[in-house]
Amino acid sequence: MATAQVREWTGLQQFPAQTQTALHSLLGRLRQENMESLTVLVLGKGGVGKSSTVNSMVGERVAVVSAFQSETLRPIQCSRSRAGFTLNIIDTPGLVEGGCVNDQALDIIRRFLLNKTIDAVLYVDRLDGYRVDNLDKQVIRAIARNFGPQIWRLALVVLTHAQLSPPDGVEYSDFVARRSAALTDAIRQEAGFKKAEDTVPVVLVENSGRCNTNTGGEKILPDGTVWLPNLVERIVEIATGPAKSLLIDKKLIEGPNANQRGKLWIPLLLLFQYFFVLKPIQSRINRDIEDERQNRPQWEVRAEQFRRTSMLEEERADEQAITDAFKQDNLDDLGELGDQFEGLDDDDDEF
Ligand SMILES: Nc1nc2c(ncn2[C@@H]2O[C@H](COP(=O)(O)OP(=O)(O)OP(=O)(O)O)[C@@H](O)[C@H]2O)c(=O)[nH]1
Ligand SMILES: [Mg+2]
Repeated sequence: MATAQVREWTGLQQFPAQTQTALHSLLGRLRQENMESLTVLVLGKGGVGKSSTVNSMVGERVAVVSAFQSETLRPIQCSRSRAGFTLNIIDTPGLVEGGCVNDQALDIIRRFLLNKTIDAVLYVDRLDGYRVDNLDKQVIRAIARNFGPQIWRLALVVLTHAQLSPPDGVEYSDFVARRSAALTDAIRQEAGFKKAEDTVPVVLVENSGRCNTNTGGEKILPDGTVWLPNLVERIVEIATGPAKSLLIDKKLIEGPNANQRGKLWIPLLLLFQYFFVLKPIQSRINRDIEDERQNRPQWEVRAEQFRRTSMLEEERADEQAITDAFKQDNLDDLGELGDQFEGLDDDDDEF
């Protein structure tokens, strides 16, 4: 697959001055960690705002945004460089199709990611979703199954549509806390996180052009947070955190070789079968035969012996009869031969 073209990150200059300063200092933090590039994978169900979030982060229209179902299943990679640092963002198609996990989309994403190293994953969903249902859990599980559960260690939950007024008079912070907990609990459960401190951070995003701004022109949330630098800061924390970046290699994509899987168990299974199934059955049968033999009544044993002896005698008599008949035949043949010789002598006398 062709490597994505790296372009100068011109979109960075479109951000308000304070956002630019914040982003520059975050990129500086990555360089201090000797990281010259950062690759962010964006995943989530359809229409939740993945492409919009990519565009918001880059400050350019790099991904197609549509209010309706997108027609393409092709992931795209956008690569932008600034002062020797490269930011790669991979936007992907929605993971749900017709109410089910879209395995075809997952397959295409896996192949697109072959030989790429992922530093952080944005799992995008909407803040104004009120439930985490079975389908959400299936999507979370499908991601773990396709890329390994460790991918969730690199994840950040991104909740879009964050400029909302919660229903039923619920406080904004309470609403955010409850929605976040519902999603992160599901992720912890489906990704098999064991320790209480293992959790997935959550950030809020408002991609709409109608998002409120502060006096510096930076987009802010209802609680006053300047969300773009906040989002990038969380991404940098993940990329420089304890979880190792994930290389999507052939083994991860194709899974363990089905032919090799379990091959080592075959001799052990055979041994188990021999000692614990065949042997016991064999000795049981032998025991039954022995028991039967010992418990037979005397008359039956005698009858059996008698039957065997008579059969033997019959066989001998037959053999004798065959031998006698054979001898008799030979004698008859010899007699005929003698007569012929005599006839021959008579003829000779005539010459
Ligand atoms: N108000 C608001 N609208 C948003 C936000 N994010 C996305 N949208 C809108 O939601 C719709 C879908 O957004 P996309 O960015 O295309 O969503 P997607 O997840 O990339 O969709 P697929 O590629 O089809 O899976 C578009 O109409 C966006 O304008 C947001 O934060 N706030
Ligand atoms: Mg999209």
